[in-house]
Amino acid sequence: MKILVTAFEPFEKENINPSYEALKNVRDRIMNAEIIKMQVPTIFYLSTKKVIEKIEEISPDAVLSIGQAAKKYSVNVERVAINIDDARIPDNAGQQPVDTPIDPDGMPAYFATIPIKKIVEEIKREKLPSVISNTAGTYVCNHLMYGILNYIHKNDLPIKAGFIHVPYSSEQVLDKPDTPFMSLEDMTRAIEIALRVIATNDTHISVPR
Ligand code: PCA
Repeated sequence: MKILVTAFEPFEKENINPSYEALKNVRDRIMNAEIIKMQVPTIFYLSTKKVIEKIEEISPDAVLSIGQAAKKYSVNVERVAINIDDARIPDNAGQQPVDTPIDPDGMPAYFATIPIKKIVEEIKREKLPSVISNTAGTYVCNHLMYGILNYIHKNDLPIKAGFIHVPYSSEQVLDKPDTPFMSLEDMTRAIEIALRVIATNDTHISVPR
């Protein structure tokens, strides 16, 4: 099988985006899955367009997108993407949509189709903090997650998709006292665990919660 994994370019005055730095070190093969990595611009619409082009080119079985979430302590596995853009800051092209539907003809929301609880459970089993998140925000990350799930839904494609937010990396918080962070090595490990769960299509959770 093939899994496309996307991560974002830096935004909001950061020099790096930990999602992409962590993704660079993810192995190219996990279990039976070939991992195809791609960096996407932190730009509304263009991000989705680039990922859809890639999906059409390589026909993956699953798409996992990764992004940075400032102020988070854990690996946040997103449950849902909502049909709204409401940007606190401009994107990397200067666009700042406010209260704007992503797709006026799309569903109000889509749930992730990867096994989110199993992923959280497995990441925690390997001693890294992880939680389910019930909002991916209203910025470019939610926009991309929505755009991918909307494309898959509208075209009735057998592709699983989901999104993971990672905290700042240690190097990003050197001048931000008392700000949560995680090492890039731990993020890489968490992404590999998530990919292992997706590759094995393992949905069994030991304790319902
Ligand atoms: N995080 C932003 C967009 C790009 C990224 O890495 C977000 O959470 O929307």
